[in-house]
Amino acid sequence: MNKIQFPKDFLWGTASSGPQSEGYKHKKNDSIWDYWYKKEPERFYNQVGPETTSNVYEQYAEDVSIMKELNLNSFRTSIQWSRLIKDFETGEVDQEAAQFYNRYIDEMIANGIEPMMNLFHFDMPYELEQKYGGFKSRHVVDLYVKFAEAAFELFGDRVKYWISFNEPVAYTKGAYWHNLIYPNEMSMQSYVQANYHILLAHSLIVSAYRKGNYSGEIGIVVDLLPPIPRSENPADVEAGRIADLFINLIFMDPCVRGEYDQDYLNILKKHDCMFHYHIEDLEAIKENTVDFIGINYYQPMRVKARDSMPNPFSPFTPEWYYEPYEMPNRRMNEYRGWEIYPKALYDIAMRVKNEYGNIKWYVSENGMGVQGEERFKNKDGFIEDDYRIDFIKEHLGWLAKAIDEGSNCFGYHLWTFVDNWSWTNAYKNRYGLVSLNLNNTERTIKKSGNWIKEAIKNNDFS
Ligand code: BGP
Repeated sequence: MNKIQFPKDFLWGTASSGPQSEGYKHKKNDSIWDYWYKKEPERFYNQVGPETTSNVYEQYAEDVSIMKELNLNSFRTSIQWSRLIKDFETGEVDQEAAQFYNRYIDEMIANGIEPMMNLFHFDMPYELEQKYGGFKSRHVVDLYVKFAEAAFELFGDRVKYWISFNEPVAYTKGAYWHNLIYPNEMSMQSYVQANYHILLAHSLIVSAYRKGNYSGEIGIVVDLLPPIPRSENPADVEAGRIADLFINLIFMDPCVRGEYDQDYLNILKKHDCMFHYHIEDLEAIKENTVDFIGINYYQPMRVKARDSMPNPFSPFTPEWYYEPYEMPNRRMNEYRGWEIYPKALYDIAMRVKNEYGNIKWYVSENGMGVQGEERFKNKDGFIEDDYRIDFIKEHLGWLAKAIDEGSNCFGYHLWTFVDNWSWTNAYKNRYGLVSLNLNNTERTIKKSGNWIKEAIKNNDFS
């Protein structure tokens, strides 16, 4: 294989999030995850909840030193709204939390790790969910702006990359469409409205960030699932187009171009599902497009036209127009059940280049989850994850090709650094370059960690 090389100042990092790694120490308010786990622990794999983490709150310095050892130069994590803010209505900051994030960020910078701070990783404060219905409420948009302003003020002198939301669609799909995230409401109207309010909140904080004259950049992270229709048959192509509108373009278009795709709005109107908005919001959305986009990519979205029409009396969902297509002989990650299709990373990169003005972007998540990874431990207790090394190499190969062809990608972030807690899947699938012993939170570098260390050092990923 030819030598695969990346630009000199490329950001080599990993990604995680506050709720999946910090643990409960000194955390005063609950997020929906903390509440939901107390209410329905049986919805979580092995009944393991969000208090069981790698304890980053106390062990962050150890992690940063391992990142440095592995030659990584960037890390994306999130500031928890329910940790940083003591009083959500006034935006009053919890000083203990502010000190923690200060220590954490300073430690990264002192060790040459660029902090990329995200402000929302599915972790709605429970109080705001219960009182107002989370992002269904416009009032919560205002409260989120207060939280973001507090974070900019506290850390904006040092953090150069800000992210407004991680995968907003994964969050709203889980909460209002697919019954995967609390409040498990099944309503397309709620899905559409919450997405709209998230977009508005995003635009308002981009505006606040720019007004504050900070010297960094601000963007959003989307899970751009490339829709691949079953065939070139017009019905399948149309199915792909609708899936693209509701899953991808719903954020990609307004965040980068400043407005929604008209077809999306037309479908909402046709099904009497339009969101409520104020006319001046549209101006805010138009004016506050992003500096960069983060794209999370795990697997493509294969779709086909529906075989049969849904019951016309059932409530509208975009799945009236498409359904998942399980292509025979697709290549699967047998340990996680997700498709492996590395070329999609090239397709995404070229799409950003050709359809979105070649905006600056980076891979904010990509990775391979493995159930029962313990079985790959050798006699010295060291995980030999050659499958993960192959996975990374293949994806990087396609990414390098796209960069070579002019796509404006400035970094690659693997999910994740140390194995972390993952929503209702808890520790079912391990993703880290470093393994976590759940009994004593001890970290052990996996084979993939040592591989990436050498690859970054030599700028050779073949
Ligand atoms: C992404 C989320 C991450 C993480 C990852 C792996 O969509 O942004 O937070 O959970 O998926 O997911 P899982 O553990 O379910 O395989």
